[in-house]
Amino acid sequence: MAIPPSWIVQTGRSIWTNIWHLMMSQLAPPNDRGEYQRPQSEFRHRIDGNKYAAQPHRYRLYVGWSCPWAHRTLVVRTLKGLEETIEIVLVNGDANAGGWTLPKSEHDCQTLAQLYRFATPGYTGRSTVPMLWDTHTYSIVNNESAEIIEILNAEFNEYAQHPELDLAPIDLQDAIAQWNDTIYQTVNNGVYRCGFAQTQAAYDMAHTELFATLDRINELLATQAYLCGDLLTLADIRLFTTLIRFDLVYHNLFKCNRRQLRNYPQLQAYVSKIYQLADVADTCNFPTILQDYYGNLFPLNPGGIIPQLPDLSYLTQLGG
Ligand SMILES: N[C@@H](CCC(=O)N[C@@H](CS)C(=O)NCC(=O)O)C(=O)O
Repeated sequence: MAIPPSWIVQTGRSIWTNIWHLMMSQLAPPNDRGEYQRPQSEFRHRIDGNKYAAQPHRYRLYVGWSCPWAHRTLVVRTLKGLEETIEIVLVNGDANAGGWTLPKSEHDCQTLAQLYRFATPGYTGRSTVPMLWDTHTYSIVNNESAEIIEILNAEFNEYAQHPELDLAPIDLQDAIAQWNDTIYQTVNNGVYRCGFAQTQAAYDMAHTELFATLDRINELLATQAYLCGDLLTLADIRLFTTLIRFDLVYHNLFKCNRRQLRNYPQLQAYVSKIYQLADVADTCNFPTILQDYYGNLFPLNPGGIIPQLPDLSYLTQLGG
């Protein structure tokens, strides 16, 4: 195998490493140990009956197919039967400009970032999905998926096709909160802490914590159907949208490589069971997930090659 002369390798490595750190710091701000720190979401209003009342056709949910955080909201919207009540706007990942573009211009805005600034002049934070938008006041209600799914679960029951489905029953709320903490830190954000780590130590720690949690949940699911027992809860939805991307994206692109989902029989059956609920399968767009992660996270995949879809037949063959 012919390798380039050492001066080319050294020069290329030094230039590329510097640019890589620069781009990574924009994409995923690290702390001084090189660990990824996810910024807090800034819009945290609730549907409280005051400024924001629960009304059909009033709110819109901006989502991107690839985003696991947005995917949570799509799954809850589907399970509750809120398709008629809350419209979705599918935004597209823009590989060159970064960020999301709108499918059609609104208020003279072509991008989600412009819409954020239209609603909140001077806004300089991240323009993320999911984002719950109020069409009456042209304002952002909430852009934190953990809270949007609570809102969808509880606040629109009057209009939901499945008001009887409660994904956060009162007696399970402590258990749900505990799982949410563990899963957010080690799994949902844990895969990003692996993929966006800028030092070896940061990556090693995130990787160890991630697989410790997956091992633990795989064992637990041998004796119960869901995280909190027999009932599907919001904690499961939060876990599901990360796990369904695991073999597709995180295992390779984010170096979450100790095991694949296929090496965890219980986790695999669990993902497949949730995938087969109601119309959850329609919320999973695998080609776009691959395209956005591999095509848009340029510093992690500078060659831009998009992998082929792996075999996902387990999703319909297991669980059920
Ligand atoms: N904590 C937020 C995170 C949302 C988030 O990071 N979304 C990503 C897509 S997966 C995004 O829109 N990023 C655009 C950006 O940071 O500019 C939530 O759970 O809602």
